[in-house]
Amino acid sequence: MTIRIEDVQLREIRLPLKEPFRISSGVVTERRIALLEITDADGIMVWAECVAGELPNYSAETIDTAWHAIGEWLVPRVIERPIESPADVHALLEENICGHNMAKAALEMGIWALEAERQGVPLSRLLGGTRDRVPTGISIGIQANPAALVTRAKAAFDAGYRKIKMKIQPGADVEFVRAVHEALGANVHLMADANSAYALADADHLAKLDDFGLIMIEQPLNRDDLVRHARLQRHIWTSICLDESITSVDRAEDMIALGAGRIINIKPGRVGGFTVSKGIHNVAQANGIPVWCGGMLESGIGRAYNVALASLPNFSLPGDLSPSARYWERDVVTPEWTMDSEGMVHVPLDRPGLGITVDVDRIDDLTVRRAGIGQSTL
Ligand code: OSB
Ligand code: MG
Repeated sequence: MTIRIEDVQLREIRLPLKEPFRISSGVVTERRIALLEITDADGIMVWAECVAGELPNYSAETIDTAWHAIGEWLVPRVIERPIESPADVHALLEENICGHNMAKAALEMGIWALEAERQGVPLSRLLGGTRDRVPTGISIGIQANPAALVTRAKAAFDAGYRKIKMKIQPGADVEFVRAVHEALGANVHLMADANSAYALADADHLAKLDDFGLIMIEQPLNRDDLVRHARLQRHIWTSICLDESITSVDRAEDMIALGAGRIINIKPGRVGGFTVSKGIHNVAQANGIPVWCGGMLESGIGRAYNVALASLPNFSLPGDLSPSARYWERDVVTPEWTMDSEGMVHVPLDRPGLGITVDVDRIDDLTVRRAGIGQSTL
């Protein structure tokens, strides 16, 4: 049945992190998150989340550019327009609108969730998900010294995480990873994420990480450096996983063709939503490339989308899908997201749609601005 979007409300909430999260390009202490309330002609409403950050350090987008793109260009594209399938929305949003993938994704993914509600099926199953539990990894920010990182990594191991990712940068890399490797050894999958902090000239230095049996090193070089990543991959033993570089199905194909990496981190926000995520998942699967679901310090709303995606069959490595309590004193969904004793997050399959209960009072308390397009008035 045709979908008709009648109203989209936007709000910004501010959610303080329990502790600052530092990556090579910046630090976040409070998440500024744009949330969407998307309502169709039958009065069915879904919540969606835009993962853009406050500053353009991870990608060119920010919450403020996304706010503008969603309100000015993207919502007007879909409002009151008959949509046959959520699979059509990405193309609709791409036409003569370059970039703004996170803004596009928030709307596109929301329409997938809306369709799941309409069909009465869990979002996971509408997307082609097959798993009912997904292994969870933690992403640990850059720490002041190796001992502090070891303390955090041990705590994560004891909590049951199935993968421990350490953020690295020049000056906080080989000795930090060595310390964690010595403390936890072969007990758990370890990996490092550089968020583009290195240059090809650092290849010999990065090769020192080969001693630690990491399951991968994520995004060592710049986003546009597919050719240089291919050179680096020939120089080091550790598998390269690309995050920032993979923004489309074509880029995933290029990575594979060039040998620029052996693993892909899929963040649906980064690639413009679920249709492209599924496309990358399928191309990777056909080429024997494992994928896993990355995170952007999402609230419990964004987490529901990521968990649904991560239930697809080729998401064969643990995702950055930490429980709510790893980030927040209190999340915006009830119950909060948790992980079982085996380090698995459960895919909500007992209810249609996102399978979460949004705590609207909490969101009202956290809201700092609102805007809306469509039927309802504020
Ligand atoms: O590179 O994966 C990344 C957070 C913000 C920006 C970039 C990244 C991250 C994370 C967070 O690693 C993972 C999570 O949400 O737990
Ligand atoms: Mg990353």
